[in-house]
Amino acid sequence: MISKLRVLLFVFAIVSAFFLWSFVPGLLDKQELLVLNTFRLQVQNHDSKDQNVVIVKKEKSFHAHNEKEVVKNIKVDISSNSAEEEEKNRVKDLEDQLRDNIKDNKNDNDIKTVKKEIEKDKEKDKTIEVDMKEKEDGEQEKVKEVIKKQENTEGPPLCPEKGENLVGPLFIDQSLVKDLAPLEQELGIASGGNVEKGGWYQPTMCTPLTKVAIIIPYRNRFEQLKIFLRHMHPFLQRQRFYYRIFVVEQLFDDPFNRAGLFNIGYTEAIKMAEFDCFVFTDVDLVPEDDRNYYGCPTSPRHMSVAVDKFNYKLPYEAIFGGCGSFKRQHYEDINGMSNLFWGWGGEDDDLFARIKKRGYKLTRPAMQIGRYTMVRIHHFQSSQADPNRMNLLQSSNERMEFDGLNTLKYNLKEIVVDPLVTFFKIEMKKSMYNL
Ligand code: BGN
Repeated sequence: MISKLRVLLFVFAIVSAFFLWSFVPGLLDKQELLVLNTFRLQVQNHDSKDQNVVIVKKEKSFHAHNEKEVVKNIKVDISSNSAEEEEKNRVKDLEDQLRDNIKDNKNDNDIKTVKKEIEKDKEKDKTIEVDMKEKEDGEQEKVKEVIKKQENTEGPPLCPEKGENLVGPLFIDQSLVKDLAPLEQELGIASGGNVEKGGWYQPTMCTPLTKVAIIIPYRNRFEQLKIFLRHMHPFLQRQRFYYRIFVVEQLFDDPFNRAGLFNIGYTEAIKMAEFDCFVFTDVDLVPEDDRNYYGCPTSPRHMSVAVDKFNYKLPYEAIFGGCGSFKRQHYEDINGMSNLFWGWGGEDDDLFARIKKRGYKLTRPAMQIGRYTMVRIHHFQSSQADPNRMNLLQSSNERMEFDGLNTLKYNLKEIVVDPLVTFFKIEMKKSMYNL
């Protein structure tokens, strides 16, 4: 009898512990505080002149046990024509709630430090933008022309420069996509999704301001590619422009030529549509925040400034690895990238030298927005480092004139138009280049 009572008491204790746990606010670490404060800053800094009101929707009352939960439970929406006052109240409500959560776990000094970090970061981003020496070459005129034309037609209005239903920090699903068919069904136009065959999309409710080609150099990373596509299609659609995803696959056994593949992607993509903006990205880099703009606002732009692999820090100031974007005329102006880096490393440093030589300055998103997860799943051995890279980097400036788009050699073996992506399967060999 007594032992039965003990068992019952034990079960009762376990159940109540679970029940109580769901009401206890979790411990927020510095990073989570940063996320929360980012929301708050975004709210404080929104520009009401543009009639853009930041709405923070509280989906349900929640207790944050970790960052994922915070992100899951808050939705940040940017939309126009909302009743500003009402939204401000809602935002205030949420802020109070967040403050309560934070207060329970952290003291004011911690919050102040994090706030300072964010302010510093924002300042940095701004300085780069202001310093940027724009070489627009009539680009602004072209945009004005599009706007004017639009004003005189009865088509849908122009898309906003920044997507109106951005989420902010995102959950990164790194689970394997075992079977591609359900994903194609979910996203593909044939079964009610938005992605057209070949991996492209254009907004229908508004006229896009830009056409973006997303270019991925590729070999033997199919699991990573599927994870990339699952994440990127919805991400890119929220940014409200025309885009198409191209994978440039290097066939055969020569060392991987990342920069050469970008050049090929560029060359083949412009045969397909009038792209004015190019995003060059590795297949294993998935952005953690959709406020990280994948267009070309003030290109050249380096987007992957805070990668988990590097502890969300820039490894060195002149890095241009990972993910970056260029306006078409800027990419032409630097003669694209070098074709001579075979194997890992150096090609991005060479690219940086070209940008500098032509007098462009890099722009970058703020550190808390340009955050990336590097997908490690099915990451087979990386390419061997290119032993010649140090030598090549000695001559970056001179080589720019005769090593790049104007000396690109390859054989296009096949174009595969899949439901979610277009493949260029190519042959590019060291023996084609005897510089
Ligand atoms: C650098 C590589 C880059 C790479 C970054 C980050 C070189 C050139 C000789 C110093 N540069 O060292 O290509 O993107 O690391 O991994 O190897």
